[in-house]
Amino acid sequence: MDAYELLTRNAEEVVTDEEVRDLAEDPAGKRAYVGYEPSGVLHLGHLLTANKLIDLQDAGMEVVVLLADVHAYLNEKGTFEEIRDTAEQMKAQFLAYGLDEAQTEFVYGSEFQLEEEYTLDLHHLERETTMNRAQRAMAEIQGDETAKVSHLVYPLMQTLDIEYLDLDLAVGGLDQRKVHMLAREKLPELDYDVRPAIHTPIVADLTSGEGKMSSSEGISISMEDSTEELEEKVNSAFCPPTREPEDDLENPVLELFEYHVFPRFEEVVVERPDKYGGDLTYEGYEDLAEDLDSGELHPADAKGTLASYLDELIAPGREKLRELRS
Ligand code: NAL
Repeated sequence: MDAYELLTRNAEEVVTDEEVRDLAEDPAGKRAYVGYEPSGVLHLGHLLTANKLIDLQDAGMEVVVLLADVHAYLNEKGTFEEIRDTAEQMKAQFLAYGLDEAQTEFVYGSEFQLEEEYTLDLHHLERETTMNRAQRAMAEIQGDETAKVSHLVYPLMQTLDIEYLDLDLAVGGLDQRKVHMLAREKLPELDYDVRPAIHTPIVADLTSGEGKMSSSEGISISMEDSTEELEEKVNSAFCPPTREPEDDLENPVLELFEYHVFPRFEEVVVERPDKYGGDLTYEGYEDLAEDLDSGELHPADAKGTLASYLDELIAPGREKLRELRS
């Protein structure tokens, strides 16, 4: 796979394609980031962007993982102490998941966001940004809560971080796109460079195939799940025998194969007794999706297989969590 393909595969949006093409010409040593508000247990949402980071590392890029402790504080995720503890656990799980330690830099936001120069730059950005503009950038991250001043500062800090971490590429879920658009608009106003962004899709809710899967609503899968819990969740997932369910729904089982399993495994084997046609082996997502669509692959077999591959993916992180908590 060439560098451009590694950078952009499974991305929902690339801003702009031309800038990412330029980056792909010579990716070695270039720096990409993802930022995460620390939350104790990694779930599939985190792992989706982590898969993209692994792609970027395979293309030779360096990856900065921002453990956004100050952002989590702004977003009322706990006391600062609690957030720092949680961030430590999160880092250990990312390494267990397969981020390459030699090519990954973990940075706490508080390491640089409380410095004088940063603070003054932040105030500069506050002067350059209307409340309306900042609020719009934050809408998808903040959810339905009443906007506080902290919610306006949040996207401005995220904007500045892109400059302060000396990054060549911003990566995030599609829910980060408005912040990245704000950053593209505002960084030049402070005489800083514009950076391209790559956004990963938001996977549909497992049980309904609607909207987005998150830890707060519906069922999500995390590194905390036992093999049995994982099987149960996947078994209860919405999986019509088609790749394109009606009414704007998605097939979340197929999405998990596409975004979580195939990027990390060379091939996927569906084990079936001979009387049901024997094993099926897939080297890519398309073939599996086609077989589900045609009826060759039964949803129940797809689910069983998905559960066992996801289990393999989360097992090292689950083990790490157990170690940290014992
Ligand atoms: C991501 C988050 C917070 C701060 C960042 C700073 C720079 C780059 C990425 C960042 C977390 C993200 C979330 N906004 O919703 O989890």
